[in-house]
Amino acid sequence: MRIEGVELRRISLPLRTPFRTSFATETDRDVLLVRVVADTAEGWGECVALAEPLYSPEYADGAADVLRRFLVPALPRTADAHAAERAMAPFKGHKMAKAALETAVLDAELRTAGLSLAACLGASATRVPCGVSVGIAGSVPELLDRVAAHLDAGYTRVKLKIEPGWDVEPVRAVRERFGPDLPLQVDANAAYTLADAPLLARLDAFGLLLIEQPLAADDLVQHAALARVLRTPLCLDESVESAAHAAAAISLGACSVVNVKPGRVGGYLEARRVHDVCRAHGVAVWCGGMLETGVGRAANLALAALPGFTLPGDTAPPSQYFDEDVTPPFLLEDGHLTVPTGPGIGVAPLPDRLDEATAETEWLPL
Ligand code: OSB
Ligand code: MG
Repeated sequence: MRIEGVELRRISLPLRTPFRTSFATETDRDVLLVRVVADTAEGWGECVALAEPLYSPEYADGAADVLRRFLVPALPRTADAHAAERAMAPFKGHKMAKAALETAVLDAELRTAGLSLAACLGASATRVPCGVSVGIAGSVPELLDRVAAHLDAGYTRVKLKIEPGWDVEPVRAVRERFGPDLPLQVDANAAYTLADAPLLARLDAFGLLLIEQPLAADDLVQHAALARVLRTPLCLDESVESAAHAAAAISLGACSVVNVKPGRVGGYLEARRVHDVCRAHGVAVWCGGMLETGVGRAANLALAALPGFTLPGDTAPPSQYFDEDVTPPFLLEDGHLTVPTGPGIGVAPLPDRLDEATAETEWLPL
């Protein structure tokens, strides 16, 4: 496949309701889409970096800069996704920028071959159960209303964002209102320290599926110490940027579950390796989300269909977050989404919707 050039496209989608985490309150999703134009097909990738470097060091403008300055110029003119991955490897970090470009190349390659991403990755499931991530609310009654609406919509598990001051009480309230059978988990986005272990141990009373990333991204040793005092399974998100990190975390005893986000680990090829390492060790994985548009969500569904993804992911349809997405809508049926079967990621942006949402485009010839 001969690559002619790469388009960087910045789009902005207002969120239906602000999404509050321990690190930010998102009101708009400022997304960088990457389109690879090859002789045989076009391919799309979504960069999941947020507008500000608050979840991880990457941010959308920085991702655009490293793509323009280093990653796109490093692409060989004749490339597939593996060649793109190798060409970008010398540049340190910038996993989300790399993932977007690699995914766009992979999408074009698979469209050329007429193969779906799910088939390429070795996925088995045709539909995947869908969890929902619930931001920090203004009050407990407001949180209970939101969770009730999500359960009415059919979601199969609920994840509550927590932070110091919004942890034991909201979890207790959700458990009391919705009962012991609700699959429930929490995500702290690194908001605690090991000194909070006694507080976090109070969550053990609520039968959570897991606690996600309680401590800082580079606190692997501290996560291992915390895991030894919690009964709740410990899951890592921010700490795992590669299959090698997953292997290190597992051998340290720092986690018994891993949230796999393709953007965070540099793409779907590495996400597959994270899955493989975890599966070989009996460590459960699930597919995380970054408030993606349909472009990113479609690809995540293919990943979530791999056999090691034994827990519901943050794979809510984009309509959960946006009134209008850039792709055709995804339908939540009985709490599940169908894994796309079309070539590549299986969806493409609708030209009119894309133009409406676009703030800026830039063409980088190869
Ligand atoms: O930590 O999982 C996270 C969104 C933005 C940044 C980080 C996270 C999240 C989510 C999103 O929880 C969930 C989703 O995309 O559905
Ligand atoms: Mg998380």
